[in-house]
Order: sequence, then C-alpha cells, then structure tokens
Amino acid sequence: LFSAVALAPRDPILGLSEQFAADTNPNKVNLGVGVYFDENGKLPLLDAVRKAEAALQANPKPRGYLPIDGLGSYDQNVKELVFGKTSEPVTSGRVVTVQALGGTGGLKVGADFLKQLLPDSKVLISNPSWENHRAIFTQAGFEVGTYTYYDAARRAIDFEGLKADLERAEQGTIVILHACCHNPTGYDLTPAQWDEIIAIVKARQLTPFLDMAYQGFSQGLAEDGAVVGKFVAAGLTFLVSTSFSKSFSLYGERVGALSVLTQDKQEAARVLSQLKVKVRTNYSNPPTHGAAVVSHVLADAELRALWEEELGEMRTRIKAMRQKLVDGLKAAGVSQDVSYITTQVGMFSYSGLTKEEMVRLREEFGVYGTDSGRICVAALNSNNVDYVAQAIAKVM
Ligand code: PLP
Ligand code: TYF
Repeated sequence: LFSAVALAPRDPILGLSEQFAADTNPNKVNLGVGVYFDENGKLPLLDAVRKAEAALQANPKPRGYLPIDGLGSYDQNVKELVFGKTSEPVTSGRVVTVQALGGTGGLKVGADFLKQLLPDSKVLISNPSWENHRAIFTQAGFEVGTYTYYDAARRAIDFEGLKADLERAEQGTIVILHACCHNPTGYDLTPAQWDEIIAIVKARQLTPFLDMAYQGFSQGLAEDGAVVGKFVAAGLTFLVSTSFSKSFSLYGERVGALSVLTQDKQEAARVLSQLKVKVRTNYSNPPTHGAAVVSHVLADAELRALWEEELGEMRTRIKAMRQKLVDGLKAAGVSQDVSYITTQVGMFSYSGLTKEEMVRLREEFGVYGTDSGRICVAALNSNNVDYVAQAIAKVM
C-alpha cells in the first residue's frame, strides 16, 4: 500500500532544529527557527502567563468541547486587540473572529474558506516569504506565485517592483501581506508605502490576507497593529491571521485566530457559518488551555499591562542584540556596512550571507541559520553574541 510513497523534504526551518539537536559542538547556537530566547538562552514563561495560569488553576473548570469557533471570550478579546475595542468593525458586529491552532491554523482555515469562495483565484506571497505560506495555500488547492519584495543588491524593499506586481495582478487575487516584522527579511513597509499598497489593492479589487504573527515586536502593539486600521479606513473587506506563539511565548499551546472583516452583520453571520464548516471538518473544535490563558490576560487590566511590559522587554532586548551583533562584527574586523542589522525589525535579520557561508557557519562553528541567510536575532544573548559575530566575520 505505501510502497509508492515518496520521502517528503524536511521543513527547511524545523529540519534545522533537528540537525541542531544532533550537533555535539558545545558552542552551538540555534539561530534557525524563529523563537525568542531570553538573556539566559531560555525560552521564557511570561509572568503574565504564569499568573493567568495560577488564577485559572484556583478555579478549575471541566474540559468540555469548546464551540467550533473557540472560546467566546477569547474570540472577543482577540477581535478587540486586532481591530480596536471601540472601532466601527467591532461595534457594528461586521468582523468575525474564530480561534485557530496558532497563526498557521488561522492561515489554513482562511485558505480553505477562500478556496471555496474564489476557487479560480491565484495567491501571491512575497518574494521571499515564510516558506509555509506557499505550502499552506498550495495544499489548499491554489496556484501560488510571488510578488516582488526584497532587493538583495540594495538591501531594501523593491517598492516599485512590488507595486508593479500588484498592479498586474488579476482581480480577486489573494495577496498575503506580512502585517509587521516581515519574515524572513525584517524589512517592513512604511505607513506611507502601506497607503499606496492599499490604494492598489482597492483599485485592482485584490483580496488582502494579513498575516500578523509578530504584533508588538517592531514598535509596539498599537503601532504594529495600525496597518489593520488602514485597511479598515480604506473601506476594504479582508482577512487577518493572528499568532500569539511569540508574543505570549506560548508556541506549543497553538494559540492563534482568524478574523474576517465583512460588509455587515448579516454577511458576518454567513461567513462565520462557513468558517465553522472548515474548522469542523478539519479538527472539530480547538483546545481550551492556551486560549483561556490569553483571554484571561487580555481581559484583566493588571495582567494585560504586565504582558505589554514583558512584550516590550522582549522587543527592547532584540534591538539591543542587533546593536551588539553590529558591534561584535566591527570588533571582529568586518569593514563592510552592517548597519542593515539595526535597520531591520522583528525577530530576524536577513544577513545576506550565501548558502555556502551559512553551511560553513553550521559545520565549522555550530551556528545555525537558514540557507537563505536568515538568522534569528531573538536567540542571541550576551553570552553567545560575540561568538556568533566572530564566526560570521570568519566566513564573510
Ligand atoms: N506567519 C509567519 C510569518 C510566521 O513567521 C509564523 C511563525 O511561526 C507563523 C505565521 C505561524 O505562527 P504559529 O507558530 O502561531 O502557527
Ligand atoms: O519562520 C520561523 O522560523 C517561525 C517558526 O514550519 C516556524 O515562523 C518555522 C517553520 C515552520 C513553522 C514555524
């Protein structure tokens, strides 16, 4: 029965973690996967999460099935976080939010829903993008192409190329946009550039799908989320996936969501009914714990302030590590301009190193980044940053 099954390629990023685990180099550093580690190299358990869990445990609840669309309070709190509590989409009831299995789950539920709605549409992802974007939408049955994004020679966004590609896209084309902290490049559009993109999306009647996996890691929750408000202000209807994996350091709990902004309350009810069909036929309903924790934190003024403070600390520490990496590279004798490291935002730096250089980094120094040259600066700390800088300097 299974003799014809071919061996699938490993996930290029998660496969690296497997390779890292097997590496015996005592100095090894995993800058491959996008995970935030603290100054001690540890995966943090946020105090806000710890306190929410203690509160939940003090009043334990039985674990019945959640509704298909998830924990109601969670959906409401996420909706308010993404669109604004007093925003017109929330108060008018024309946005629906369903709990999902991480940001990936939000993308997948959205992809399945869109495939039914727009079966002949193409999907465009940025070039380059998070590889799973292509995989998720391909598996959902779409033809996936790319829009121009990064100009390696200029180390910047090729904005003219991006606009030209969107201008050329057929009506209805689904465009996956990184709301903030572009993965893998670390280059985000400016607010003025977003305005231009939104104008094209509107004029060309494209279907925007915002992926917000790193809200709070660039400038702050409100600043990073402002792009959603821009799409609302333009009168567009669109989808947004949310991930709390990074912002709550709850990777393994699989907490995320899909929000869909529709035209009115009646349309919202119909869309919700279809999203529920997608959830129901994939995994029936989502798990309880992670959503209960996040919902508790978002709804409790004190815990929410604590979370925002902790998120701010992660953001600030990443920025400090970017500067330390630049300092370390200079101290190690690198004369090229490496200021791009501090210009980029979010968890990643697109280093511009070649595949050969990345392989050397891995094999000779135990420093793991992706073949594309992406390194996770959120995994640097005071103990490993100089070692990493020296290793990069040697292969450059
Ligand atoms: N979208 C992007 C751009 C990501 O980098 C990630 C990373 O994990 C995700 C979505 C998926 O998030 P999650 O781990 O919550 O599924
Ligand atoms: O880009 C990253 O490293 C993160 C984590 O299939 C990740 O987004 C990587 C690969 C993958 C799922 C998550």
